[in-house]
Amino acid sequence: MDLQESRQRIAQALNDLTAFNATPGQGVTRFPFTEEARQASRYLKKLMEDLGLQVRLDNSGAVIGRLEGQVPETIMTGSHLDSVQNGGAYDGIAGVVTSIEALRLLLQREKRPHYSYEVIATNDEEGSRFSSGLFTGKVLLGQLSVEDIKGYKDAAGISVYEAMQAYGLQPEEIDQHVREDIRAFLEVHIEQGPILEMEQKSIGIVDAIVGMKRALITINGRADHSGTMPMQLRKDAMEVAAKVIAKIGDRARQYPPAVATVGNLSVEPNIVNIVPSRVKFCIDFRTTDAEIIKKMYQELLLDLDSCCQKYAMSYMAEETLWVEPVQLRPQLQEYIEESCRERGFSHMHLISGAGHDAQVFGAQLPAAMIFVPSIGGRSHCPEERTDPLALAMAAQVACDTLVKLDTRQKL
Ligand code: HGY
Ligand code: MN
Ligand code: MN
Repeated sequence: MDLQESRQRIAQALNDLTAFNATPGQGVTRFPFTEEARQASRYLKKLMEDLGLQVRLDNSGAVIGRLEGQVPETIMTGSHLDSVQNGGAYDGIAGVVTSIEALRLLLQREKRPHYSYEVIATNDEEGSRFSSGLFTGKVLLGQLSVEDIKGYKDAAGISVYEAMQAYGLQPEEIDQHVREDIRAFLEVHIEQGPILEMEQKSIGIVDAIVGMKRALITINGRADHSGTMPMQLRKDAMEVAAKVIAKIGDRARQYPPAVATVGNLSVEPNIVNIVPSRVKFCIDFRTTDAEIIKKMYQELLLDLDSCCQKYAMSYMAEETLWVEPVQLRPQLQEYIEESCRERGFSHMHLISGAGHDAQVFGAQLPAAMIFVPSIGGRSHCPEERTDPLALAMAAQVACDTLVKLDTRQKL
Protein backbone atom coordinates (compact mmCIF):
# COMPACT_ATOMS: atom_id res chain seq x y z
CA MET A 1 0.00 0.00 0.00
CA ASP A 2 1.96 3.05 -1.09
CA LEU A 3 1.86 6.70 -0.28
CA GLN A 4 -0.06 7.67 -3.40
CA GLU A 5 -2.90 5.23 -2.67
CA SER A 6 -3.21 6.64 0.86
CA ARG A 7 -3.04 10.20 -0.47
CA GLN A 8 -5.82 9.51 -2.94
CA ARG A 9 -8.09 7.93 -0.33
CA ILE A 10 -7.52 10.73 2.19
CA ALA A 11 -8.10 13.45 -0.43
CA GLN A 12 -11.33 11.79 -1.59
CA ALA A 13 -12.72 11.43 1.94
CA LEU A 14 -11.88 15.04 2.86
CA ASN A 15 -13.52 16.25 -0.32
CA ASP A 16 -16.66 14.19 0.38
CA LEU A 17 -16.82 15.49 3.95
CA THR A 18 -16.92 19.14 2.85
CA ALA A 19 -20.49 18.43 1.73
CA PHE A 20 -21.59 18.23 5.38
CA ASN A 21 -21.33 21.93 6.00
CA ALA A 22 -23.75 24.71 7.06
CA THR A 23 -21.93 27.47 5.13
CA PRO A 24 -21.03 26.09 1.66
CA GLY A 25 -18.87 28.53 -0.26
CA GLN A 26 -17.93 30.36 2.94
CA GLY A 27 -15.63 27.88 4.63
CA VAL A 28 -16.78 24.94 6.73
CA THR A 29 -19.22 25.22 9.63
CA ARG A 30 -20.01 21.89 11.28
CA PHE A 31 -21.23 22.55 14.81
CA PRO A 32 -21.89 19.79 17.35
CA PHE A 33 -25.33 18.15 17.55
CA THR A 34 -26.38 19.54 14.15
CA GLU A 35 -27.56 17.89 10.93
CA GLU A 36 -24.13 18.53 9.38
CA ALA A 37 -22.50 16.67 12.28
CA ARG A 38 -24.97 13.80 11.89
CA GLN A 39 -24.26 13.49 8.17
CA ALA A 40 -20.50 13.61 8.67
CA SER A 41 -20.84 10.99 11.42
CA ARG A 42 -22.75 8.70 9.08
CA TYR A 43 -20.05 9.08 6.43
CA LEU A 44 -17.25 8.34 8.91
CA LYS A 45 -19.19 5.35 10.31
CA LYS A 46 -19.28 3.86 6.78
CA LEU A 47 -15.53 4.49 6.28
CA MET A 48 -14.79 2.69 9.55
CA GLU A 49 -17.21 -0.19 8.80
CA ASP A 50 -15.56 -0.67 5.40
CA LEU A 51 -12.36 -1.38 7.35
CA GLY A 52 -14.18 -4.12 9.26
CA LEU A 53 -14.27 -2.15 12.53
CA GLN A 54 -17.13 -2.41 15.04
CA VAL A 55 -18.59 1.11 14.91
CA ARG A 56 -20.78 2.94 17.44
CA LEU A 57 -21.98 6.48 18.12
CA ASP A 58 -21.20 7.14 21.75
CA ASN A 59 -23.14 9.34 24.16
CA SER A 60 -20.88 12.32 23.56
CA GLY A 61 -21.81 12.31 19.87
CA ALA A 62 -18.47 10.80 18.84
CA VAL A 63 -18.06 8.06 16.22
CA ILE A 64 -15.86 5.19 17.43
CA GLY A 65 -14.55 2.30 15.32
CA ARG A 66 -13.09 -0.60 17.35
CA LEU A 67 -10.72 -3.46 16.47
CA GLU A 68 -10.54 -6.12 19.19
CA GLY A 69 -6.97 -7.14 20.03
CA GLN A 70 -5.57 -9.96 22.19
CA VAL A 71 -6.21 -7.81 25.29
CA PRO A 72 -9.10 -5.39 25.95
CA GLU A 73 -6.81 -2.45 26.77
CA THR A 74 -7.40 0.20 24.12
CA ILE A 75 -5.07 2.39 22.12
CA MET A 76 -7.13 5.29 20.77
CA THR A 77 -6.30 7.45 17.76
CA GLY A 78 -8.31 10.21 16.13
CA SER A 79 -9.34 13.84 16.26
CA HIS A 80 -12.53 15.93 16.03
CA LEU A 81 -15.35 16.02 13.46
CA ASP A 82 -16.71 19.43 14.45
CA SER A 83 -15.40 22.75 13.13
CA VAL A 84 -15.39 26.45 13.98
CA GLN A 85 -17.75 28.89 12.22
CA ASN A 86 -16.65 29.47 8.57
CA GLY A 87 -13.52 27.45 9.24
CA GLY A 88 -11.36 25.21 7.09
CA ALA A 89 -11.81 21.70 5.66
CA TYR A 90 -8.85 20.16 7.53
CA ASP A 91 -8.90 21.19 11.22
CA GLY A 92 -9.82 18.03 13.14
CA ILE A 93 -11.44 16.08 10.31
CA ALA A 94 -8.12 15.59 8.48
CA GLY A 95 -6.81 13.89 11.62
CA VAL A 96 -9.85 11.63 11.76
CA VAL A 97 -9.48 10.55 8.13
CA THR A 98 -5.71 10.09 8.52
CA SER A 99 -6.22 7.95 11.63
CA ILE A 100 -8.65 5.74 9.71
CA GLU A 101 -5.96 5.38 7.04
CA ALA A 102 -3.36 4.57 9.72
CA LEU A 103 -5.61 1.79 11.05
CA ARG A 104 -6.05 0.46 7.50
CA LEU A 105 -2.26 0.26 7.18
CA LEU A 106 -2.01 -1.35 10.65
CA LEU A 107 -4.53 -4.03 9.68
CA GLN A 108 -2.30 -4.97 6.76
CA ARG A 109 0.64 -5.50 9.09
CA GLU A 110 -1.02 -6.99 12.17
CA LYS A 111 -4.07 -9.23 11.77
CA ARG A 112 -4.49 -9.72 15.56
CA PRO A 113 -2.65 -6.93 17.41
CA HIS A 114 -1.80 -7.18 21.08
CA TYR A 115 -3.88 -4.15 22.14
CA SER A 116 -7.39 -3.31 21.02
CA TYR A 117 -7.54 -0.22 18.81
CA GLU A 118 -10.13 2.51 18.40
CA VAL A 119 -10.29 5.29 15.89
CA ILE A 120 -12.45 8.16 17.14
CA ALA A 121 -14.10 11.20 15.60
CA THR A 122 -14.69 13.32 18.68
CA ASN A 123 -17.47 15.86 19.11
CA ASP A 124 -17.39 19.54 20.09
CA GLU A 125 -13.64 19.80 20.47
CA GLU A 126 -13.76 23.42 19.31
CA GLY A 127 -16.29 24.79 21.74
CA SER A 128 -17.38 27.22 19.00
CA ARG A 129 -21.09 26.72 19.58
CA PHE A 130 -21.15 26.70 23.40
CA SER A 131 -17.83 28.57 24.12
CA SER A 132 -16.63 25.47 26.00
CA GLY A 133 -14.85 22.66 24.06
CA LEU A 134 -12.91 19.38 24.37
CA PHE A 135 -16.32 17.79 25.01
CA THR A 136 -15.84 14.11 24.05
CA GLY A 137 -12.55 13.82 25.93
CA LYS A 138 -14.11 15.32 29.05
CA VAL A 139 -17.12 12.97 28.76
CA LEU A 140 -14.99 9.84 28.25
CA LEU A 141 -12.90 10.76 31.31
CA GLY A 142 -15.91 11.66 33.46
CA GLN A 143 -15.10 15.37 33.77
CA LEU A 144 -18.53 16.83 33.00
CA SER A 145 -21.68 16.82 35.12
CA VAL A 146 -25.34 17.23 34.18
CA GLU A 147 -25.16 20.66 35.83
CA ASP A 148 -22.20 21.64 33.64
CA ILE A 149 -23.97 20.76 30.38
CA LYS A 150 -27.13 22.53 31.48
CA GLY A 151 -25.02 25.66 32.00
CA TYR A 152 -23.20 25.75 28.62
CA LYS A 153 -25.50 27.61 26.22
CA ASP A 154 -25.23 28.64 22.55
CA ALA A 155 -26.17 32.04 21.05
CA ALA A 156 -29.82 30.95 20.85
CA GLY A 157 -29.81 30.01 24.56
CA ILE A 158 -29.89 26.23 23.82
CA SER A 159 -27.85 24.27 26.39
CA VAL A 160 -25.59 21.34 25.62
CA TYR A 161 -28.11 19.26 27.59
CA GLU A 162 -30.99 20.27 25.28
CA ALA A 163 -28.84 19.92 22.14
CA MET A 164 -27.87 16.38 23.19
CA GLN A 165 -31.53 15.46 23.73
CA ALA A 166 -32.51 16.85 20.31
CA TYR A 167 -29.64 14.86 18.76
CA GLY A 168 -30.97 11.64 20.33
CA LEU A 169 -28.38 11.28 23.11
CA GLN A 170 -28.85 10.76 26.87
CA PRO A 171 -27.59 13.91 28.70
CA GLU A 172 -28.67 12.50 32.08
CA GLU A 173 -26.04 9.77 31.54
CA ILE A 174 -23.26 12.26 30.75
CA ASP A 175 -21.06 11.01 33.61
CA GLN A 176 -22.02 7.32 33.43
CA HIS A 177 -19.81 6.00 30.62
CA VAL A 178 -16.36 6.79 31.92
CA ARG A 179 -13.64 4.88 30.06
CA GLU A 180 -11.00 3.11 32.17
CA ASP A 181 -9.53 0.97 29.35
CA ILE A 182 -7.72 3.62 27.31
CA ARG A 183 -3.93 3.10 27.57
CA ALA A 184 -2.71 5.75 25.09
CA PHE A 185 -4.04 8.42 22.75
CA LEU A 186 -2.40 9.40 19.44
CA GLU A 187 -3.67 12.39 17.45
CA VAL A 188 -2.74 13.51 13.94
CA HIS A 189 -3.58 17.17 13.32
CA ILE A 190 -2.72 20.03 11.00
CA GLU A 191 -0.27 22.42 12.68
CA GLN A 192 -2.53 25.46 12.16
CA GLY A 193 0.54 27.70 12.22
CA PRO A 194 3.54 28.54 9.96
CA ILE A 195 6.46 26.77 11.69
CA LEU A 196 6.68 23.43 9.78
CA GLU A 197 6.32 25.20 6.44
CA MET A 198 8.93 27.85 7.34
CA GLU A 199 11.36 25.15 8.58
CA GLN A 200 10.45 22.91 5.60
CA LYS A 201 9.68 19.90 7.78
CA SER A 202 7.13 17.24 6.85
CA ILE A 203 6.28 16.02 10.35
CA GLY A 204 5.89 17.86 13.67
CA ILE A 205 6.47 15.96 16.91
CA VAL A 206 4.52 17.88 19.54
CA ASP A 207 6.25 18.30 22.93
CA ALA A 208 3.49 20.16 24.79
CA ILE A 209 0.05 21.68 24.30
CA VAL A 210 -0.83 25.04 25.85
CA GLY A 211 -3.32 25.34 28.67
CA MET A 212 -6.53 27.22 27.89
CA LYS A 213 -9.01 29.24 29.90
CA ARG A 214 -12.30 30.46 28.43
CA ALA A 215 -14.91 32.47 30.35
CA LEU A 216 -18.16 34.26 29.58
CA ILE A 217 -18.10 37.83 30.95
CA THR A 218 -21.45 39.64 31.32
CA ILE A 219 -21.40 43.35 32.12
CA ASN A 220 -24.69 44.79 33.39
CA GLY A 221 -25.33 48.51 32.71
CA ARG A 222 -28.53 50.47 32.11
CA ALA A 223 -30.37 51.36 28.92
CA ASP A 224 -30.81 55.14 28.53
CA HIS A 225 -31.34 57.66 25.75
CA SER A 226 -27.90 58.14 24.16
CA GLY A 227 -28.50 61.86 23.69
CA THR A 228 -30.07 63.04 26.90
CA MET A 229 -28.44 61.10 29.73
CA PRO A 230 -25.40 63.07 30.99
CA MET A 231 -22.09 61.15 30.84
CA GLN A 232 -21.57 61.20 34.62
CA LEU A 233 -24.94 59.47 35.17
CA ARG A 234 -24.61 56.74 32.55
CA LYS A 235 -24.11 53.04 33.15
CA ASP A 236 -22.72 52.18 29.75
CA ALA A 237 -21.97 48.43 29.58
CA MET A 238 -20.07 48.88 26.30
CA GLU A 239 -17.73 51.51 27.81
CA VAL A 240 -16.73 49.13 30.63
CA ALA A 241 -16.33 46.21 28.19
CA ALA A 242 -14.17 48.33 25.89
CA LYS A 243 -11.93 49.46 28.76
CA VAL A 244 -11.24 45.93 30.06
CA ILE A 245 -10.97 44.27 26.62
CA ALA A 246 -8.48 46.93 25.43
CA LYS A 247 -5.99 45.78 28.11
CA ILE A 248 -6.15 42.03 27.37
CA GLY A 249 -3.74 41.95 24.39
CA ASP A 250 -0.98 44.07 25.96
CA ARG A 251 -1.24 42.04 29.17
CA ALA A 252 -0.53 38.83 27.23
CA ARG A 253 2.43 40.55 25.56
CA GLN A 254 3.93 41.01 29.04
CA TYR A 255 4.07 37.21 29.46
CA PRO A 256 5.38 35.74 26.16
CA PRO A 257 4.47 33.26 24.65
CA ALA A 258 1.04 33.85 26.26
CA VAL A 259 -1.82 34.76 23.91
CA ALA A 260 -5.23 36.24 24.66
CA THR A 261 -8.23 37.37 22.67
CA VAL A 262 -11.93 38.13 22.78
CA GLY A 263 -13.46 36.28 19.84
CA ASN A 264 -17.13 37.00 20.34
CA LEU A 265 -19.18 39.85 21.81
CA SER A 266 -22.90 40.62 22.03
CA VAL A 267 -24.59 43.92 22.92
CA GLU A 268 -28.12 44.54 24.28
CA PRO A 269 -30.29 46.12 23.02
CA ASN A 270 -27.69 46.73 20.26
CA ILE A 271 -29.39 49.92 18.96
CA VAL A 272 -27.44 52.96 17.78
CA ASN A 273 -29.18 55.51 20.05
CA ILE A 274 -29.57 53.46 23.24
CA VAL A 275 -26.83 53.26 25.89
CA PRO A 276 -25.94 49.51 26.05
CA SER A 277 -27.59 47.84 29.04
CA ARG A 278 -25.63 44.57 28.76
CA VAL A 279 -22.51 43.33 26.98
CA LYS A 280 -21.40 39.69 26.89
CA PHE A 281 -18.03 38.49 25.62
CA CYS A 282 -15.81 35.41 25.90
CA ILE A 283 -12.11 35.46 26.72
CA ASP A 284 -9.61 32.88 25.45
CA PHE A 285 -6.30 32.90 27.36
CA ARG A 286 -3.47 30.42 26.63
CA THR A 287 0.13 29.61 27.36
CA THR A 288 2.34 26.72 28.51
CA ASP A 289 2.35 27.92 32.17
CA ALA A 290 -0.94 27.46 34.03
CA GLU A 291 0.03 30.08 36.65
CA ILE A 292 0.38 32.78 33.97
CA ILE A 293 -3.09 32.00 32.62
CA LYS A 294 -4.52 32.29 36.13
CA LYS A 295 -2.59 35.55 36.70
CA MET A 296 -3.94 37.12 33.48
CA TYR A 297 -7.45 36.08 34.48
CA GLN A 298 -7.11 37.55 37.97
CA GLU A 299 -5.89 40.84 36.47
CA LEU A 300 -8.93 40.89 34.18
CA LEU A 301 -11.24 40.41 37.18
CA LEU A 302 -9.50 43.27 39.02
CA ASP A 303 -10.09 45.51 36.00
CA LEU A 304 -13.76 44.52 35.97
CA ASP A 305 -14.05 45.17 39.72
CA SER A 306 -12.57 48.67 39.51
CA CYS A 307 -14.47 49.70 36.36
CA CYS A 308 -17.82 48.45 37.62
CA GLN A 309 -17.27 50.06 41.04
CA LYS A 310 -16.54 53.44 39.37
CA TYR A 311 -19.88 53.40 37.52
CA ALA A 312 -21.87 51.48 40.19
CA MET A 313 -22.41 48.63 37.73
CA SER A 314 -22.10 44.83 38.08
CA TYR A 315 -20.61 41.96 36.11
CA MET A 316 -20.57 38.14 36.07
CA ALA A 317 -17.65 35.91 35.08
CA GLU A 318 -18.51 32.26 34.28
CA GLU A 319 -15.66 29.88 33.42
CA THR A 320 -16.61 27.77 30.39
CA LEU A 321 -13.33 25.91 29.83
CA TRP A 322 -10.21 25.21 31.83
CA VAL A 323 -7.62 22.74 30.57
CA GLU A 324 -4.10 22.43 31.93
CA PRO A 325 -1.02 22.67 29.71
CA VAL A 326 0.10 19.12 28.92
CA GLN A 327 3.53 17.56 28.26
CA LEU A 328 3.22 14.71 25.75
CA ARG A 329 4.64 11.21 26.35
CA PRO A 330 8.39 10.92 25.50
CA GLN A 331 8.20 7.20 24.72
CA LEU A 332 5.50 7.78 22.09
CA GLN A 333 7.47 10.72 20.72
CA GLU A 334 10.48 8.38 20.35
CA TYR A 335 8.38 5.93 18.30
CA ILE A 336 7.27 8.80 16.05
CA GLU A 337 10.83 10.12 15.68
CA GLU A 338 12.19 6.61 14.92
CA SER A 339 9.56 6.17 12.22
CA CYS A 340 10.40 9.54 10.62
CA ARG A 341 14.08 8.61 10.54
CA GLU A 342 13.37 5.13 9.10
CA ARG A 343 11.18 6.66 6.39
CA GLY A 344 13.47 9.61 5.76
CA PHE A 345 10.73 12.12 6.60
CA SER A 346 12.07 15.50 7.77
CA HIS A 347 10.73 16.33 11.24
CA MET A 348 11.06 18.67 14.20
CA HIS A 349 9.75 19.13 17.73
CA LEU A 350 7.39 21.98 18.51
CA ILE A 351 4.76 23.28 20.94
CA SER A 352 1.07 23.42 20.08
CA GLY A 353 -0.53 26.86 20.52
CA ALA A 354 -3.83 25.27 19.56
CA GLY A 355 -5.80 23.16 22.00
CA HIS A 356 -6.52 19.55 21.09
CA ASP A 357 -8.35 16.43 22.24
CA ALA A 358 -4.93 14.96 23.02
CA GLN A 359 -4.46 17.36 25.92
CA VAL A 360 -7.53 16.10 27.80
CA PHE A 361 -6.29 12.51 27.48
CA GLY A 362 -2.65 13.54 27.97
CA ALA A 363 -3.43 14.98 31.40
CA GLN A 364 -4.30 11.44 32.59
CA LEU A 365 -2.59 8.93 30.26
CA PRO A 366 0.20 8.68 27.64
CA ALA A 367 -0.62 10.84 24.63
CA ALA A 368 1.21 12.11 21.56
CA MET A 369 0.54 14.31 18.54
CA ILE A 370 1.79 14.22 14.96
CA PHE A 371 1.53 17.56 13.12
CA VAL A 372 1.51 18.15 9.38
CA PRO A 373 2.20 21.51 7.72
CA SER A 374 -0.56 24.09 7.20
CA ILE A 375 -0.07 25.88 3.88
CA GLY A 376 0.69 29.53 4.64
CA GLY A 377 0.16 28.69 8.31
CA ARG A 378 -3.52 29.59 7.92
CA SER A 379 -6.30 27.91 9.91
CA HIS A 380 -9.76 28.61 11.37
CA CYS A 381 -10.57 30.26 8.03
CA PRO A 382 -11.76 29.14 4.57
CA GLU A 383 -8.16 29.46 3.29
CA GLU A 384 -7.01 26.56 5.55
CA ARG A 385 -5.11 24.05 3.36
CA THR A 386 -2.90 20.99 3.86
CA ASP A 387 -1.43 18.73 1.14
CA PRO A 388 -3.08 15.27 1.30
CA LEU A 389 0.38 13.80 0.60
CA ALA A 390 1.53 15.23 3.95
CA LEU A 391 -1.44 13.50 5.58
CA ALA A 392 -0.55 10.23 3.85
CA MET A 393 2.97 10.51 5.27
CA ALA A 394 1.48 11.14 8.71
CA ALA A 395 -0.72 8.05 8.30
CA GLN A 396 2.40 5.95 7.69
CA VAL A 397 4.17 7.46 10.71
CA ALA A 398 1.09 6.98 12.89
CA CYS A 399 0.82 3.35 11.77
CA ASP A 400 4.54 2.75 12.46
CA THR A 401 4.08 4.32 15.91
CA LEU A 402 1.15 2.03 16.71
CA VAL A 403 3.05 -1.05 15.47
CA LYS A 404 6.11 -0.15 17.59
CA LEU A 405 3.85 0.37 20.60
CA ASP A 406 2.00 -2.89 19.92
CA THR A 407 5.15 -5.00 19.61
CA ARG A 408 7.26 -3.38 22.34
CA GLN A 409 4.36 -2.55 24.70
CA LYS A 410 6.48 0.19 26.25
CA LEU A 411 4.75 3.47 27.07
O1 HGY B 1 -9.16 26.57 19.87
C1 HGY B 1 -8.30 25.76 19.54
O2 HGY B 1 -7.13 25.94 19.79
C2 HGY B 1 -8.66 24.49 18.82
O3 HGY B 1 -8.75 24.77 17.45
N1 HGY B 1 -9.85 23.91 19.33
MN1 MN C 1 -8.50 21.15 15.89
MN1 MN D 1 -9.75 24.35 15.71
